[in-house]
Amino acid sequence: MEITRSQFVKGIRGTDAITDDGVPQYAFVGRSNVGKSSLINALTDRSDMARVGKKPGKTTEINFFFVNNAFYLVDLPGYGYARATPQERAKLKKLIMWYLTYSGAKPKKVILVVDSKVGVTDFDRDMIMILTEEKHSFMIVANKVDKITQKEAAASIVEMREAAGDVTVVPFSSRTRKNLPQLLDIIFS
Ligand SMILES: Nc1nc2c(ncn2[C@@H]2O[C@H](COP(=O)(O)OP(=O)(O)OP(=O)(O)O)[C@@H](O)[C@H]2O)c(=O)[nH]1
Ligand SMILES: [Mg+2]
Repeated sequence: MEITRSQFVKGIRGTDAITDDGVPQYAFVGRSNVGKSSLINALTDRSDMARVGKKPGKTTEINFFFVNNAFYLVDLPGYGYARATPQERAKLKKLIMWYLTYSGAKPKKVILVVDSKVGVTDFDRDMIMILTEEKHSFMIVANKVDKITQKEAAASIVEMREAAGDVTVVPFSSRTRKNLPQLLDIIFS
C-alpha cells in the first residue's frame, strides 16, 4: 500500500454528515502527545498535514484527511492531557467518546497509538476496554521506539499484547519512519 494523495477535508466538533457518508475511515486514538498526528504525517509522507504539537493537546477537533481518493484518516484529539483545565479535558473526552460510540462512524479500523517509552497507562487500558465493548476492530502502534533500546521495545510490546489480548502490535517511530512500508501494509491490509 502506498499513499499517493492526501488532503485535509475538515475538522468537526460534533454531529456532521461526514461521519456517516460511506467513505471508509481509519481512526487514530490515544493519549495526548503520543504522536497520533505525527503518525498520520508519516503514513501520508507529509511533514505537516496533521498539525503536530510542541505542547500536548494540539489536536482539539476530529480532523478528517481524504487519502488516495478512497478513504479517510481520522485524527482524534488526545485523552488525558494533564495540564488542560478540567472543563477542556471533559470536552475532549466527550468528543472522543462521541466519535467512538454515538456518531454513526463505523471505522474500518481503529489504530490505538501508545507511547512505547511510557508503556501502557490507565488511560490506554480504559481505551482498550471501550474499543472492545464497542466492538471496534483495532490494532496498536507502539510509537516513539527511537527513544528506547530494542530490548525495552520488546518488553513494551509484550506489555501491550498482555493488556489488549489478541491484537496486532507494531513498533514504530514517526521520527525515523523506519519500516514505514511494512506498517502501511499492516494498517491497510
Ligand atoms: N522521539 C519521537 N518523538 C515523536 C514521535 N512521534 C511524535 N513525536 C513528538 O511528540 C510530540 C507530540 O506529537 P503529536 O503528533 O502532536 O502527538 P498527538 O498524539 O497528535 O498529540 P495531541 O494532538 O495532543 O493528542 C511532538 O513533539 C512530536 O514531534 C516519535 O516517533 N519519536
Ligand atoms: Mg494530534
